[in-house]
Amino acid sequence: MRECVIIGRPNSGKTMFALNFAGYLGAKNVDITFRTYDGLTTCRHFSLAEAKRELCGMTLHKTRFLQSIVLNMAVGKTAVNFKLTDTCGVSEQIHNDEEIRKGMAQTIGLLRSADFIIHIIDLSLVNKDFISSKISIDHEFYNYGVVRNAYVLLGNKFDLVSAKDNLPRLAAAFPKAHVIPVSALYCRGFKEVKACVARNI
Ligand SMILES: Nc1nc2c(ncn2[C@@H]2O[C@H](COP(=O)(O)OP(=O)(O)OP(=O)(O)O)[C@@H](O)[C@H]2O)c(=O)[nH]1
Ligand SMILES: [Mg+2]
Repeated sequence: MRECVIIGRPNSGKTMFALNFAGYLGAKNVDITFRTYDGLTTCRHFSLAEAKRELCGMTLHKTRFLQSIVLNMAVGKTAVNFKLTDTCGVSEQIHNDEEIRKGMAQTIGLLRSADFIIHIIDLSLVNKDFISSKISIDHEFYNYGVVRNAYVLLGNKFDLVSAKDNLPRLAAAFPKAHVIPVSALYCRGFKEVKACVARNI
């Protein structure tokens, strides 16, 4: 089964995207497999509402290890199963919490084996400083993603007024990426993301 991995900074909306995209594809409930850095695997059944309540939030590093959901999507006349994996957010700093450091390493480790990379950026934070820094973690993800040629960049939180004007900046900063504006919270832009995922599973 092919695996799509969702990466990005903490709080960019990765978990919200994973859960609402599962809902968009028709899931009412989700079985989430949690995999820690040490190889411990557990599985829990959630309604989508429960999962969002428990797993999304404003706290940085709410997600600390891999969380996978198996989803099903029609591709042409065939129904294809694929794994959608949410990850621990990655930032430039060496975090003082060992669990988070390991979570970030786990995210980076998965990138190599993932079949498709969904990189999420919070569009409301794409300001002039962001554009002028060419060595952020987002640039690292972008450079790796375009070389792999199985990569899409989602400009998230497009519903926020502060995000709207930043879309041209994001596209200019990452010119080789396929950029899709989305609102993970309100399921906007998902039709285009679905088409993109369908081509890569
Ligand atoms: N307005 C708005 N808020 C969003 C959107 N997507 C996520 N959020 C909010 O952003 C916050 C972080 O969302 P999460 O999905 O938990 O972010 P994350 O990237 O998984 O964060 P970590 O697990 O900490 O790395 C939550 O309060 C969400 O409600 C969006 O499209 N629009
Ligand atoms: Mg998360």
